Amino acid sequence: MIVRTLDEIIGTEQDVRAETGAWASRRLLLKKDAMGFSFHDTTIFAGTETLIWYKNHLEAVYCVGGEGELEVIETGEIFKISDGTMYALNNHEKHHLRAFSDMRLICVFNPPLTGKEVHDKDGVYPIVD
Ligand code: 9YT
Repeated sequence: MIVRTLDEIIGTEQDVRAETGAWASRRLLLKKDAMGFSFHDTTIFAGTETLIWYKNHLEAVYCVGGEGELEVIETGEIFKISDGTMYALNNHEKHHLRAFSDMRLICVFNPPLTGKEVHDKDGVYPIVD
């Protein structure tokens, strides 16, 4: 059984900040926990735009606060995001994520992140074996 609180994660190495300052990711479960996925409480800061392309991962995201939008680069589709919206990047969609207010997102990654990943210039997280 694993029980953790956000307070225990904040300020540790499992509290990862984007180099751009656009987000903070509190990584509650990681690959080392052997659950088959990682589980994060992420804040996307108001007024930011982030290029994301998880070509090595699947991600599901559930918004529990704030407002923003996601633009799929290939199609130009725009999806509004607010409390209660879930999206799943089941086709590794490359996208822009924009926050109009601080957005709190609960994120699940498969395969699980190892802990330190931040986006490269294309918005990609590396795959770590
Ligand atoms: C929604 C999204 O992918 N935001 C970037 C951070 C990511 N959720 C993470 O590493 O926790």
